[in-house]
Amino acid sequence: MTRLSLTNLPVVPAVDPHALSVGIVHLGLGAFHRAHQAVVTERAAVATGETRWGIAGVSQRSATVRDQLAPQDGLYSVLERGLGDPTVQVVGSIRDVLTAPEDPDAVVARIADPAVTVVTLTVTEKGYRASGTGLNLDDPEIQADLTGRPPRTVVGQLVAGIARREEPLTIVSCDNLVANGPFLRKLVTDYFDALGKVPETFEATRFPASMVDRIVPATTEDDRAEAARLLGVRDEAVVVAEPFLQWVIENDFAGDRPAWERGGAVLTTDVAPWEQAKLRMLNATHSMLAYLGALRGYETIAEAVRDEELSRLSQALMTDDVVPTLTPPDGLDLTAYGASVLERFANPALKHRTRQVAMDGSVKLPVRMLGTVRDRLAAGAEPRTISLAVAAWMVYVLRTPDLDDPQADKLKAAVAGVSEPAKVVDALLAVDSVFTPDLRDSAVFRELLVEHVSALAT
Ligand code: CS2
Repeated sequence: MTRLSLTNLPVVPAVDPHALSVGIVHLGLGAFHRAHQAVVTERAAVATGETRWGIAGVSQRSATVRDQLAPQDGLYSVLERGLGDPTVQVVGSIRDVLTAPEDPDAVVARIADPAVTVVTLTVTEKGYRASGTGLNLDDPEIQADLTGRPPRTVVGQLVAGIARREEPLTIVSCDNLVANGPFLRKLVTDYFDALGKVPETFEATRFPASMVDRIVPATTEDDRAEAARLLGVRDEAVVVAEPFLQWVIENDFAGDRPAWERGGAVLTTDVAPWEQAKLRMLNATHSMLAYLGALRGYETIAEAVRDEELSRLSQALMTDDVVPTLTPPDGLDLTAYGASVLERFANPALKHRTRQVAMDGSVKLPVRMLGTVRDRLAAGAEPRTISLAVAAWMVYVLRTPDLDDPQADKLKAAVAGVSEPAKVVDALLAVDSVFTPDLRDSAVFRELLVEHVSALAT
């Protein structure tokens, strides 16, 4: 079957890709970006007719995405799987693809390009190489970048790019982190401090916060076959997504930006309430379903949430533990939001694997669960269901031989030879890159964890 490309275009992208010039650099060219910011950027270009917001995408690790996209002139399709028949749309907003390890200087040059005014990032929680709220200066890759080699880390790339610019830049984190904009600013500041020199342009660099939401499971061979059937050509770079898409961005830019609001995004002065609701309701429940679901042998999130008990627990997590900690953003009804989250999880066409959501727990838990635990304990409440979610992660760590987590070795070492529930809890609570002292020292939290781990272990 012929391959998707500019000369083989069964579904014409909404904007002529030939006409687009690069104005955005995106770090972390995974499926999520291609199903989210790249789509909104293209919709904005259609609505405004502006042609200067093509994207130069950077893969941080492997050349896989470049090898998929280069023969296709950067084109790929989004296969939308909702309750009806799947639909497919070709996206043309990615105009250049770089693989950072192959040519780190090219990445810096792109960030420094005066035509580029915005850098966006989806590099996952672990990609920030943070320790607590600061940059992890013990990270060997950060240390190597600090010696002045062409940078390989995300923060190193940003710093080198900023240092070479004369015009200010806006850097938009699109990862599931608390206050992702200020957090990234702090990491970049830490790096400049470690270098001992801060360029004048850094002052004017903006780091707006943003909240992103769309469920994007890993693409399977079935998805590629389905897309080929719908397109009539083969697309090696298909991404799969649910119909839902949300992007809330703090309107704090140093220079020009795409009119993302014309592409469906919400530009606002305060992202925090949106982000908190999303991380604590959607992501925490997702993780709980992933751990409890995997422990019960469910392959997918949809199967897990269709289990009556797990569905009831998901509801309880949101209603009893999370909602009391939230101040909803204007116009968001938390009860309706919770119900819509569970409906989205139940979408049987998505086949989002519990294993995929379960990965990287050591960096996800602090962001999506532990704030809720902390707030409920401070309010004198007993956070029962959120503790069950944390306990499920603990048992998952204990039981999963090939744990997919940046701290897998440390976690596995902590529980090696340990099986008694109280000892498992203490061993994992002692991992200080996950649990802060206030949580470790809470007798209420510890007791709940021991109770749940005991129940789950039998
Ligand atoms: C998921 C998220 O893998 C995970 O940890 O919870 O990727 C989730 O699907 C997205 O945040 C939805 O917007």
